[in-house]
Amino acid sequence: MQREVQEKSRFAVVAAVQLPSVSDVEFEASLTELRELAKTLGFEVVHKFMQKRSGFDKTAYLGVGKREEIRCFVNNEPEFAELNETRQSAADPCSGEIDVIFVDHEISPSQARNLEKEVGCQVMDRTMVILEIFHRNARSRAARAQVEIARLGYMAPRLREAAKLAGPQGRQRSGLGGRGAGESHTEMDRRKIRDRIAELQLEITAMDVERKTQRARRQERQGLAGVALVGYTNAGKSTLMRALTGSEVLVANKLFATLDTTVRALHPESVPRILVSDTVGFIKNLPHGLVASFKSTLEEALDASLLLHIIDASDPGFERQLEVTDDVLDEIGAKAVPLIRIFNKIDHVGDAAAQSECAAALRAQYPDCIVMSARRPDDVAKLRERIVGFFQGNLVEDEIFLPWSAQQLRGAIYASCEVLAERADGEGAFFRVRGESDAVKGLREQFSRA
Ligand SMILES: Nc1nc2c(ncn2[C@@H]2O[C@H](COP(=O)(O)OP(=O)(O)OP(=O)(O)O)[C@@H](O)[C@H]2O)c(=O)[nH]1
Ligand SMILES: [Mg+2]
Repeated sequence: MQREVQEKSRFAVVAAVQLPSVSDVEFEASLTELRELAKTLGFEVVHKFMQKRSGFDKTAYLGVGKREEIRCFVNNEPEFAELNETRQSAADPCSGEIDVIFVDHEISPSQARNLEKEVGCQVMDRTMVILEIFHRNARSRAARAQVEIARLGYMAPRLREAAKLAGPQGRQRSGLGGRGAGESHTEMDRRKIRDRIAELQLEITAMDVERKTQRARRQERQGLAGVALVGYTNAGKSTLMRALTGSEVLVANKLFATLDTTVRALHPESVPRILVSDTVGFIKNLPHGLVASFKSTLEEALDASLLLHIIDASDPGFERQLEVTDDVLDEIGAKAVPLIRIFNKIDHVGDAAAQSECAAALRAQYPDCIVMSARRPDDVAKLRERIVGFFQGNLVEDEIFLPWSAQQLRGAIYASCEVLAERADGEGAFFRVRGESDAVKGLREQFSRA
């Protein structure tokens, strides 16, 4: 089993196999992303090891020669002395120890263990890194439970592997501590994991019911105009959320800063009132356990009437990132929701000439997209107009009657519709309104019961 990452760990190397189907650009982008993931966990990556192979080595992921090269580097052998000097302080010669090798694929438990043994330091594969970041960033009860399920799912086969290795001597005859006769430690751990997963699943189902009720109430109160910001991690979703709603959601230049969905109203307010939700970011090879666990969180996206797919236009790998997001949206069944592609961070693409060239190319390739910077208030204002325009395009005009006996419901009309005119007679008031057809229908039904 791979050890827990310790806080003191600071230096790391990344290692990856380039398969024939992967282009150089894609491979480099993936390694850069792995470095970012490592940085998010607090590591400084001091070297990278790459190898072209037709497949992964069955025993230890990398080939024998590459493993030996890494071992020499980690163990500070003479041919790497010069490179290693940069990461060692004279005061503490151990300060530059390599604590972790980050591997850019999900590898099997036995590959990880063999590699670890051979090179002499901890190995973390891409899945484990992402799970660890999610674990550290999870704040709410729901996010913590979702991450724990995914982590346990990752651990379970690794325990099976450990049990296989332990063999018959791993079995113990004692029935103490809740262990059945002949049940090994690992078997007990596996049973505990299964029970814990079942327990967490029940907890999540209960939270789901609560969330759905809250959401239904919110929709009833505020109409149905919902926008969800979706996209690759670090694309700028939370920054846009702040800019569009004036809220103080967390913005950080690290991966997976946001794990919980936050919902805020568009500010300044519009008619209809539009709710914006910020969601968890996606990444290449998002561990399957996480997609499943975060499905309920991502369902917020399914509920939205409009998706804003945020893409970091300044990232050289943005096309791949865009595809990954499209795939995840497809996987959660959100393909049918109207979507606007937003190419963000255009201010970060070279000089003014490079920016306008890039913007023109993007507009030609993705008609109807928006190219902008979340840091430019004018761009944010234009985006706001586009969002409001989308919802106003769906609006209907109608007249609603409210009897005098139910005047306490006037607020509901103003909350979800624009009131164009109001007149009254002996029975009650008539409102000429403009609003989403579902919202107007909802009001009618509500008032007919009043
Ligand atoms: N230059 C530039 N930087 C931006 C822009 N938008 C966001 N950023 C920066 O990009 C980094 C990531 O922004 P976030 O808003 O946290 O990204 P996110 O999509 O919410 O990321 P996750 O929550 O990790 O999925 C932060 O350092 C932001 O300041 C932009 O338009 N231009
Ligand atoms: Mg965020």
